[in-house]
Amino acid sequence: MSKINGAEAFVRMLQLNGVKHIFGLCGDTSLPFYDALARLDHGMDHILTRDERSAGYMADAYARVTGKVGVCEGPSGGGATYLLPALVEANESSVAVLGITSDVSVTSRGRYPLTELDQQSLYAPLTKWNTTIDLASQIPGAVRSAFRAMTTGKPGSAHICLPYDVQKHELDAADVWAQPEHANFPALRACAAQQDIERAAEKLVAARLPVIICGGGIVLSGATAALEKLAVSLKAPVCTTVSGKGALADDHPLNGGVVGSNGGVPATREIVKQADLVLFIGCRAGSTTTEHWKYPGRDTTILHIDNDPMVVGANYRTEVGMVGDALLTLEALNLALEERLAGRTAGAVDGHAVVAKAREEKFGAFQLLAQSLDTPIKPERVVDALNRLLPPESIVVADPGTPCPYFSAYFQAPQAGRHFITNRAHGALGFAMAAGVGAQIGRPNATVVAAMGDGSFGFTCGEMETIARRKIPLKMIVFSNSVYGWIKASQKAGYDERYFSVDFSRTDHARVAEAFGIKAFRVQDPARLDETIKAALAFDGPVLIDVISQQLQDAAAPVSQWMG
Ligand SMILES: Cc1ncc(C[n+]2csc(CCOP(=O)(O)OP(=O)(O)O)c2C)c(N)n1
Repeated sequence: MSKINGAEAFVRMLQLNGVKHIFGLCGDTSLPFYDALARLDHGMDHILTRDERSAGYMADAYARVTGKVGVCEGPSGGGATYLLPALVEANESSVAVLGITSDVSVTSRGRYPLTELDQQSLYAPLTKWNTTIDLASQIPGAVRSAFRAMTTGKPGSAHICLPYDVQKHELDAADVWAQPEHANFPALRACAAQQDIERAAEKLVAARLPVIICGGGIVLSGATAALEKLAVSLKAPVCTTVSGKGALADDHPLNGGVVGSNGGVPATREIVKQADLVLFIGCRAGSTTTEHWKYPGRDTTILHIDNDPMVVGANYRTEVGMVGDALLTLEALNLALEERLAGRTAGAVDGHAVVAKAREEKFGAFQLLAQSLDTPIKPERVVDALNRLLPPESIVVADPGTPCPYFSAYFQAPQAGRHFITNRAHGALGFAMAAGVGAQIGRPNATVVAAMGDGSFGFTCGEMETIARRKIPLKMIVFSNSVYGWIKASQKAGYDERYFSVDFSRTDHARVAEAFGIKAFRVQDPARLDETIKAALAFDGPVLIDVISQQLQDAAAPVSQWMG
């Protein structure tokens, strides 16, 4: 019986599960794991980060662009607490991310060893699956369970706590094997029940104006073509949540854009208001998307497809709930519709006209602001420039604050699929720079833009050392407005402009980037924005553009609670 130590077994289990990249940061309790990574020939690249939070966000965005499980790791105690934000974000965004924390030895538990922390309890409410390994022989089974949990049903994050001594103990090498289908998510898909699909098809052909509202589930399950087929056959407008952006190409004549309180505008709200039937797909119908359950209204017929049964019917009385994978269920729904389309109600409205009207209104107002030569530079001008200058195969990663609503509402990716990433579960500041790195590593040929607020930049700027060291050709844009603008705008809208503790001083972000060895530009004159972005895109390496921007409370941000 050939033997292998726990750390070696763990490395082999990751390799056998198709892992190619690990994002993480070293620590004392991780030494045997690092030693196994150093000694074994496994074909995995370890990306050393400067903060475990970044490692987690890199793994998250990597998973979103590749459909593979993202892997991050950090050491016991402080490392375990810092890895946590990304695992909770991924879990609630249905993204498969494995967090590995090393831990004090099993034999030192309770004896006040440095860094001791109940890591399993810490992660328990925040991950889909979570364990502490006590014996080396448990390693293969634990890793297999983690990959099964992350990739099946509603995907999510998992955490494995790996004590120091367990990494050095031996186990039987024959136990080290993996189920290959769990390298990607969603795995082992299931389709909704045929009778529910038939009932939904009946409702759809009877509707006057069915509107489809998609969450992140369409892009996650690779159902963009099936969705387009459904929308086209019904001439139904498709709207999305912020996370659902990419369900349909942004310039598709049936794409009504993002709806809801972050990225939605009155014109897009109008599409939902006109619907007599709403089909939610891969979407929780939460407070942001529905503007606190106002749109759609209570009298709208609701159909819902989601692979999480708890989501269906949670917020709306639902006429037909379909629990299943979005791709398989949409394919079955398209088939069920084919034979019924001829009998479609005579009063059906062509959604093309509804979408065209909303787009004209929304983008008409946007273009006026985008062409403004006022200073400080308006966020509309930055988004418009990127819409014109980015190559089709691009990904924008947006932080909270100015970037999220602006890019949600106005960024126009010409293809369906994952071209936009933002952390909508918790919206923690300091996401985009690290997530941009993960997206760039996952999709090396894409142009990846990290759009940051200056508040977010302050959380994460140390990661520019990683970007420079690894020569990640990320294009970074900082909306420099020296304020926590989102909060200041909310103080303006809801608290009679009683501004309190939201302003901070301006940082010269370009000089900070230069100190890390990163090429940087500062742009103050709106007329020079295009040439600066072109130069940044042409540069073969990481670049940062510091844009001196309008403060959010002075801007016409697409945020419904501020627009009335
Ligand atoms: C970790 C974390 N702390 C606090 C918040 C609350 N918050 C949401 S938006 C925002 C302000 C963002 O400021 P900045 O990044 O400068 O962007 P701006 O809104 O000015 O464009 C804050 C503090 C948060 N989302 N995340």
